[in-house]
Amino acid sequence: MQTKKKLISNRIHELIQNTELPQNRVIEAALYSLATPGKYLRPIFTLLTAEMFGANIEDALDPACAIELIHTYSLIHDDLPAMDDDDLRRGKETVHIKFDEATAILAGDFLLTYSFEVIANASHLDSVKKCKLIHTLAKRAGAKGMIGGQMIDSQAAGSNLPEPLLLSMHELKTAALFTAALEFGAIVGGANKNELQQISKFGKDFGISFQIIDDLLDVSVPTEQLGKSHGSDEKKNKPTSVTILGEKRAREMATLLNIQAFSHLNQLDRDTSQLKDLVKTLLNRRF
Ligand code: GRG
Repeated sequence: MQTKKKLISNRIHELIQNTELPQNRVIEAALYSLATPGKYLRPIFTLLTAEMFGANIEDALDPACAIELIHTYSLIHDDLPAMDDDDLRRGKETVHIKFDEATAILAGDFLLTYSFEVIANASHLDSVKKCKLIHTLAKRAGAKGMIGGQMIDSQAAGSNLPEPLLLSMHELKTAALFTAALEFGAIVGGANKNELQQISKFGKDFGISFQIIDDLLDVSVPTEQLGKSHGSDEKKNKPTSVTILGEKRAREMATLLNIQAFSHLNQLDRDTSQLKDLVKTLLNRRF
């Protein structure tokens, strides 16, 4: 895992470098955000899935980095005053606090658009695979994916979401990008239609469970360990897995979803052990 993280980090920093351009501030802000990496889960999922389908890791590296760039953009925008209005991310000031709001918006926009350029430029992939990746990312990160989930989230403050809508929000806001990351690995590895479908179902169930655990951590882990403000959902009066399901049911549901997620992997005639091991560790994570 450490080797994969190093590969991802090195490649991201090759892809984004400071320049002498007058507009370099936007690149600086993006680099500031990328300088304290998170867990790199999404790109790691891409690499593991690609390997599982027999691809070379080098072929999957740029698509994996593109997913991390989208994730980073989503965090920068999520922290903005108009969204979650957070001051702390990964233990340091959020981009709009360190720089300013306009720069944070532009840094997010830059990472979003640049991720598509990274895929288009990926030297190891043919154009059919690149088109599939671009289509997948646009769909999963768009209005019927991550942005759609964020819209539900933004409208939900102060309300009591029905359980199915809460789960749809998790599916769109969080699971969609994990699904894209996994689908990326499957596309690069040349998975067939049925294999791709099982991977997508796995991404959906795992991704919802990941968000449920994230909601549980928000109320149970202190700020220093979390790297972001403890209890921030509660302060904003946001409906979460904890407020809607209660802590006990939320944890049970996360466990059940992971079991369901594994059942999709079991349909594949592949060595799924690395994916399963990673998912098992995430169920008990503390940040
Ligand atoms: C277009 C203005 C505009 C905003 C878009 C789409 C969006 C803002 C935000 C996405 C929503 C979001 C941040 C969902 C939360 C998903 C989640 C649990 C993030 C944390 O993921 P980790 O734990 O983070 O993998 P690290 O720090 O490890 O990378």
